[in-house]
Amino acid sequence: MTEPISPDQIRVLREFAEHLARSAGSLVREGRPARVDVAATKSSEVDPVTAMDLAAEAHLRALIAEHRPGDGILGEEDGLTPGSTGVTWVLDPIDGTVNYLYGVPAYAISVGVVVGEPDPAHWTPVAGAVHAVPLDVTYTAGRGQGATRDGEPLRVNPSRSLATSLVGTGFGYTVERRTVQARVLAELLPRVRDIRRIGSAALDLCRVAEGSLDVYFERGLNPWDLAAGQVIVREAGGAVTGLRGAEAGTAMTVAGAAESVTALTAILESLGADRDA
Ligand code: LIP
Repeated sequence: MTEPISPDQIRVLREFAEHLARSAGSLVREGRPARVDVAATKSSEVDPVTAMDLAAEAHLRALIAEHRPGDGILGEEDGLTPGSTGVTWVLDPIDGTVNYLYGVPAYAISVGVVVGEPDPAHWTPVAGAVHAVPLDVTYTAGRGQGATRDGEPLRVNPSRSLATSLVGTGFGYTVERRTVQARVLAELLPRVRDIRRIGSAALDLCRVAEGSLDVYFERGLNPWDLAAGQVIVREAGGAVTGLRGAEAGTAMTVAGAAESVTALTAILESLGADRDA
């Protein structure tokens, strides 16, 4: 898609993203076995993939192929299927897989919609939906069209001092990265109200949008963790950035009210939080 995308097109994409997220959410909720087994691991032995991750992504891909032929797909499990329309669906079939594995009720289906090249450095996020599976709650947003949770408008909390802020974060799967993240956390913890590690970036971003977190940061997010949630935060009046003037992405993602993001970003930069050594 090279011509500017219209508000009507954004509305249609948002509505289908919601349908996709809810449909895959029903599959995951109703199909969860009593005992979930690891089908494979990825970046480390504690970075699991379950049969349901694979089944949920296959389900999403089949619906997109049926209803949006020609659109591209970038999924956590099966990678990039280039399209011809300029629209790409960015899928995390279960965000919070470790929580799903252990039965911790904090995992989500994340469906982001981007236009332009299927490259996070060049694409434009325009819509997204995050379905919190155990709660059966769905967050959605469209660029210029606001953000909602089950249809109710969302707004980030007003900026407040970091010392009174509830801060969300997450950690990587390798020893090297976790060693640096532990150092950063130790420096940050005395300077904030408290920390929450929910275990799903998509849900962390939705909690910022709804005000149940003041600000969130994490190093190591993949495009599918971020694609939907960043639209939801921005449409709820928040900022989503990286460090040192960069866009949000794998190096670092910081989300919240603008002044809170600025204050946290300054500390993270001083701590070298966007480096692994
Ligand atoms: C998860 C992220 C989370 C991060 C976890 C994991 P996954 O994604 O959403 O923020 O801290 O380590 O990467 O792997 O469950 O799709």
